[in-house]
Amino acid sequence: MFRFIRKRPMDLGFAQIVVLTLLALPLSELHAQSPTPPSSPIAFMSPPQGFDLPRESIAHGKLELVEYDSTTVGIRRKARVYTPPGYSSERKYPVLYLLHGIGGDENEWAREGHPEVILDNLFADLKVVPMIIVLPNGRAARDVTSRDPIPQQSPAFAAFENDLLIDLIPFIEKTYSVRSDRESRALAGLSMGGGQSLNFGLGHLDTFAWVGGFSSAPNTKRPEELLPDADEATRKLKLLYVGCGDKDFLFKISQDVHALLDQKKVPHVYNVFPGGQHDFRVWKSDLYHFVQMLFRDPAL
Ligand code: FER
Repeated sequence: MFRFIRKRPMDLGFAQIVVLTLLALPLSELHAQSPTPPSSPIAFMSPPQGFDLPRESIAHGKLELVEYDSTTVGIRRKARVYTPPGYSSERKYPVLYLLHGIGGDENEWAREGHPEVILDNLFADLKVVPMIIVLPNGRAARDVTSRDPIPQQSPAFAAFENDLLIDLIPFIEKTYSVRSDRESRALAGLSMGGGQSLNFGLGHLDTFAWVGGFSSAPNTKRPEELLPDADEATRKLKLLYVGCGDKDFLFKISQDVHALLDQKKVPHVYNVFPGGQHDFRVWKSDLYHFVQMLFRDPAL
């Protein structure tokens, strides 16, 4: 045995090399893992029954369609805008920009997620700060539609960054009575829109202080690109929310973002929906929890 250890590697026989390699395998696997496992998600309650059903007896906000000139895309583009019950130009409101998924456009949230119903109900129950919600079309191109193949759509989803920052936000801020500081702007979205929200939100900490990714898609940037300065993110973010169902085929993306944020010690809310798939049951629940934390100090 002693002689064996003293041998230089090149003196080992083939069988010894195989045995040593096999013995070393579990060790190298252990080293590949992070030293501490990621922290557990926060256990959120399910939204109460009826949270997404219209109530007759309460005040309702308005959902309208607007058009704005996009200098970056070179066309007029549409967005939907929710104003809360009692919206008045006498006061200034914070704004949530809420992005759709790959098959959607400015109508997807309103058609399938009914943010106007969820917000009206929360407002009636005094559980949200009155806010404006903007539902943009996150596919910023002249002629790309949801029917085109994903690789063809991807550049349009990336190009929405400029449309949002250069055209849509300034349009909203001159058209509505809103506050225009970073702590009064939130950005969140589902799937492809979740990836956009994490990418653009973490990339523009001077524009957004509240960021949420719901079941974020593979358009989410790689870790080193997504979080170039973890200390700045920690200092500037009021809320970073990562949500996903544990039965979602894209769950790994959110798990990896959560592990990265843990590793870099960036505070965040991690909400795993038990049994949740890639659908609006999860995203309505994400919206329900996310909006209650918004524009408050502290968020939780
Ligand atoms: C992908 C799978 C899904 C992808 C995007 C999605 C960019 C988006 C899904 C959605 O928005 O629902 O590989 O690549």
